[in-house]
Amino acid sequence: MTTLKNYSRILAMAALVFTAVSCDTNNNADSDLELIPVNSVTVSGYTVSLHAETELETGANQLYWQIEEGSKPAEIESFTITPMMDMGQMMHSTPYEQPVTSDEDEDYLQNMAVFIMPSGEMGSWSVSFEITRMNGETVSGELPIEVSSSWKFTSTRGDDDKVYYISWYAPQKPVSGNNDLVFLIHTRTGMMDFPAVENAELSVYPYMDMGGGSGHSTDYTTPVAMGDGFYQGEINYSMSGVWTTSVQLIAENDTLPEVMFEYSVQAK
Ligand SMILES: [Cu+2]
Repeated sequence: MTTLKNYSRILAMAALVFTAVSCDTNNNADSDLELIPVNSVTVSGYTVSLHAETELETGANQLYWQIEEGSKPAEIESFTITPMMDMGQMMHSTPYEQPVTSDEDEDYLQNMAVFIMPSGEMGSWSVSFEITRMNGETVSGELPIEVSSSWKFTSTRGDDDKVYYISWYAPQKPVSGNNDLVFLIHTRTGMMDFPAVENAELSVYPYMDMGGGSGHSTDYTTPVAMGDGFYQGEINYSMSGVWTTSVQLIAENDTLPEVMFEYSVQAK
């Protein structure tokens, strides 16, 4: 069985296979990644550039970072980030990992971030970063980002007011036939602390409304905990078109209010 550490790589490979047959690519030769620039900023001679596979959106995103000094890759000791949303009255972070050298292309540092809100009137996102030079000095800066809302993210709240963030991790582009079905679940223990939920149970139900009061489900296996907040199962969509999938979470013996994802499945 596929380990989840390799999951983003597999997604990227799947994306590559798809783009290779569907359009011209402008990949550089040593990279399998198809990235778009998100934003960049220069501080104290270091240019920090953020790239991603798509526009940033609510739910799970892979972030790809390059740090250059005078248009050459910077030789630095470390690079750490903190995504922050400024909501005027308060600030909060989001579930995220620290960047490490990308498995897919070692020219990038890569990390995952799950954005829990879109940018908008409620608040704005930025990523604070700190570069540690080889001599131990630090340089810090901030990169504003835009996060749009997507269908791949929702949250639910228990009677005790504890919130659970549910990200639809895979399939990123559902297609008819078999797909891995992966959710990523976090909770919040403070404005800066969003631990993964490791031992929840999920029940899911995919449904296609055929109109006139009729509809049907399809073959699937219930996602089970794989560690680090990932829950993996499979789904075999019998038809393309608009599907819903309800998700109910049982965490710490609390059955949480059901949430619903709605999305469209492309013909394969
Ligand atoms: Cu917010």
